[in-house]
Amino acid sequence: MNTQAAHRPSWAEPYKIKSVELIRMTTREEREQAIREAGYNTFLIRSRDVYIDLLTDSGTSAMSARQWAGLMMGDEAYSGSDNFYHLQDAVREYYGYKHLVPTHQGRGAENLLSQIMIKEGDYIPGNMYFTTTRLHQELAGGIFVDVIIDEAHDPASRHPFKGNVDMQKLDQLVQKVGADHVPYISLEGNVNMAGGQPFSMANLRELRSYCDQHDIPIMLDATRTIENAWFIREREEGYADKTVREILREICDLTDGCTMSAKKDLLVNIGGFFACNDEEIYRKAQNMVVVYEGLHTYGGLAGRDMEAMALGIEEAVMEEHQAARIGQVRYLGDKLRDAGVPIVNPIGSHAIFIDARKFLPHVDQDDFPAQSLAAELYLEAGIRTMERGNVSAGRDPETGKNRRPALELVRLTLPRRVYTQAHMDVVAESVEQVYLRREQIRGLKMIYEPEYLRFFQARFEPLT
Ligand code: P71
Repeated sequence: MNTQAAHRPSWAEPYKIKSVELIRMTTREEREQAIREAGYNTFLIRSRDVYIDLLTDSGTSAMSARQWAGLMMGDEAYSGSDNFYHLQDAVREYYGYKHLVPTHQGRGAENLLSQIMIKEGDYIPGNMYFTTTRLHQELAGGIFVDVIIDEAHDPASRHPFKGNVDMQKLDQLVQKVGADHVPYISLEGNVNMAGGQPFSMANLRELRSYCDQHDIPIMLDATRTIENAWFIREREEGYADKTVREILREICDLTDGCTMSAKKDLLVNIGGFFACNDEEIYRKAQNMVVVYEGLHTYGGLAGRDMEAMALGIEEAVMEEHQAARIGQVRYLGDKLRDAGVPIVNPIGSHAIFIDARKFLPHVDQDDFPAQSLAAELYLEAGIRTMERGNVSAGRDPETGKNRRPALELVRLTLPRRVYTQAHMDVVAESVEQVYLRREQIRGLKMIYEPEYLRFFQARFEPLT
């Protein structure tokens, strides 16, 4: 490997701290009031009331001094900004797609992709759903079908590539509905809802050859694909001596286009894009983006945001960056596992997922154990986490019932380059405290339920 960091056991950070942001510690009484006012929904807590914020790694990472300097290089022209061309060059070089359409964030790109490619009644297979991705597919008239391998739904399975597509499930769907009704396969790198689990290159190659036979494009959700590349290097035969950058390019070369939420891998606070190789799809995206986002050379972003994103791509593929990123997540995960806390295995790249069913076996899934556990972690120490279970999964559009997904998880998501090892120690200690008093924890009752993506704004009350 070409850097000092790549095969060293320590995951020490490849940066030093130039500027800090002060955070507030609260009393138990303050937290009780805050969570009550937030309707026991961590999305609705004010961030000033949070001590360690593990809600998400989306848009919460720390930019580097060179990215901040890049903001000053923003060319705020309505059209043809220099920063757009810089970003286009970076996407072509690192991801390899010919055409780029910037969007304000990931779901903006998902909207374009879904509206352009999906016809009413089409089926979209994917390696597990993501909330916004599936919703855009449904709004475009499509039906999402989960074709991830079964192991992905089992928190205890140690399969090294739980993000893999089950080729039999895919083939069954294609046989049943016909390839004409499958506009593309939606392939996510480092599958978020499965616990940040990668697909393998072997699986992607098999998928490519299947899709070639049936003339089905592969559209990548590239949001955390650089982290996926790291796992391929670490776990897949033949990749130990390749760079993350090379592996990323190999992945993209096996796909036809992507949607991207740049707020994750790419180390920016806002931004995203749609990219593809096909001329006609590009034309449509370029035309549609002016309706929803902005002109095709800025897509809802300022010039400075595109500059920070272009620079973020270069930093995200650095081996030492990923070593520290994934090392920190593992450090926290190992501590929790050693304390006997049930977590999803193997440990993924962006978060630790606590298995709330195992943590709170006495709470029925319709009383929202993961939501309740997230509220308890906040009460314990001001740590904000995110429910990824029955609330997030929503209701089945046909039966109207809660989906009761196999995975009922609380996500402790680590922003990149933000918290220290000592913060991780506090988090681990606090989770352990809650684990010790787990039998006293009750479920929640939903008292307000919004129609779309209910988890963001739903409100709850403790069950008595
Ligand atoms: C995360 C987020 C942000 C989020 C979104 C919805 C509910 C809760 C939190 C966003 C993703 C993602 C993947 C794989 C597309 C998006 C949408 N993740 N694909 O994990 O993880 O991107 O937020 O930029 O619109 O906290 P966007």
